[in-house]
Amino acid sequence: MASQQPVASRTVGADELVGRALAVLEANQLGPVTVPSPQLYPHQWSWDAAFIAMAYAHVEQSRAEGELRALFAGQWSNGLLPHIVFAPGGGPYFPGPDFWQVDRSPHAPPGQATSGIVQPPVHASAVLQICRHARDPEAAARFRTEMLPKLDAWHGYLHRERTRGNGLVEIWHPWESGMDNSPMWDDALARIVLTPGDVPSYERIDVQLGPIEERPTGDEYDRYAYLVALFRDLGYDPAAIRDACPFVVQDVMFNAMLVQADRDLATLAQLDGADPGPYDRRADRTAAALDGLWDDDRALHVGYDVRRQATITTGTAACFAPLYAGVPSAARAARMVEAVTASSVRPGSRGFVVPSLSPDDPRFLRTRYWRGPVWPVINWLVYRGLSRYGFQSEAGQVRTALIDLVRDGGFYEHYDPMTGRGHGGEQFAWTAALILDLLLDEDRAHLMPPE
Ligand code: 2M8
Repeated sequence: MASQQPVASRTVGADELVGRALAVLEANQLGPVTVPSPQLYPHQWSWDAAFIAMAYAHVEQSRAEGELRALFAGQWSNGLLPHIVFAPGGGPYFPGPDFWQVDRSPHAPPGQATSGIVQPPVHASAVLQICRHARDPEAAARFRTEMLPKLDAWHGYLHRERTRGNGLVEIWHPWESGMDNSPMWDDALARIVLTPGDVPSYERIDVQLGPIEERPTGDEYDRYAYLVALFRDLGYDPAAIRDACPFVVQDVMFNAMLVQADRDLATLAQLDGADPGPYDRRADRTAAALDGLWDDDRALHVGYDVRRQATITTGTAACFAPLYAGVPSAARAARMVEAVTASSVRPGSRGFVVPSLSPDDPRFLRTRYWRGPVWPVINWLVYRGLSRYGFQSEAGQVRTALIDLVRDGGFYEHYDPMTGRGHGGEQFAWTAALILDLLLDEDRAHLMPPE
C-alpha cells in the first residue's frame, strides 16, 4: 500500500484538517456510498456508514441522508440491518457474497448482496444528528419520516430475535461487536473446538493487503468463517441460530449503543408526532439490565457470556461505553472516569486517549488490531461519555489527543498507543468522519477547554 503523507503537527490548522478529512471521505466515495478504506474494506459497512453520516450531517445533509438510505437498501424484511452492503464495483473482500449466500434466507433483500450478521446499532443516533444539524429542515423532516419505520424494524429485530427476555441483546459473531479480535472474545472462541473438516474452505484477502501481524490470527479466522457457514447452513433463521450458535455474548458497548439509539429513536418519533413511549421503555429496560453488569472492583461494566453463563472477565476501553448512553449513576460515573484516566496513554505531547486493551494486560499488542491499538471510534465514545457527565476537562484531553494523533500521523484505521504511529487501513473513512465530528460539533465545542 502506498504510504500516506504524514502531516506536520500544529502547523495544520483546524480548517485545513477539516479539508483533509473531507478529502479522505471524498476519495473513498463509490457511487452513493463511502467505503471504509479503498483496499481493505471496499464496500459499505453498517456502523462506519452511520458515523460517516454523522460527519456529513455537519457539512452536506443530502450526502448524509444518501449514505444511510443506501445502507438501509440492504435491510432484510425481518428488520436485520446487515453489517456489509456490497457495493456494485467494490473490490474483492472475504467473505464476499458467494460465501454469505444470503439468498438462503427468505428475508434477504432480492437483488442486493449483503452479509447476514449485524453491527452496533448507532443509526438512529445518526439520523437524529442529521435532523439536529439540518440546513434544510423540511428535507430533514421528510427523511425522518422515511427512516422511522426502517429504524423501528431494525430495533424491533434486535429486541425480538436477539434477547433472552432480560432487556439485553446478544451478538452471535465477534464481527457483530465491531471489535473483531478483542481479547473479550478469547474464552468464548477457545471453546469452539474445530476439526479440519469443520472449517469451510476460504481464502483471506486482508493478509495480502497489509502486515499479517496487524490482523486477527488464522485460528480466529477459522472460527469467523465457521460461524458464518453455520448461519448460512441454518438459512439465517434467527430461532435456529439462537439455539445452535456456540458464540453468544451480551456485549457492553453494543447494548450501550442500543440504549442511546432507542432514546434517539424516541426523540425522532416524538418529532414526528408518534408515541416515544415504547422506545423509551425499551431503553430503560436495557439500561437497567446493562447497569446490572457493573463490576464494582474494576469500576466498569463487563459483558456476559450466555453459553458459559458467566460474566466476561476481560474489560476493555469499550466497557466505558455506558457513559456515552447515560447508564451509570453519577457516583458510578465518577469511578469510571478514574478508571478511564488510569488506563489512558499519552502518545503525543497533549491530552490522553484510551487504548483498546490496557498495556498492563499480558495480551496487549501495540499494533494488533483490537488487542491494544488506539481506535478513534472508542475514544469518540469515551469523549461523548465524559462530556455527557460533565467531565469537560477529561473530555477535552481525549478530544485534543485524538485530533493530534490524526493531525500528526494521518487518517489511519488505528494507532500505536506508544508512538502514535498509524497502522491498519490507510485513508480511513470513519477516522476522518469522527475527527470531523469533533472539529465541527459546536454543541460541545464551547464546553471544551482551549487546546
Ligand atoms: C473491521 O471488521 C471487518 C469485519 O466486519 C474486517 O476486519 O474485515 C472492524 O474494525 C469493524 O468494526 C469495522 O466496521 C470494519 C470496517 O471498518 O472493519
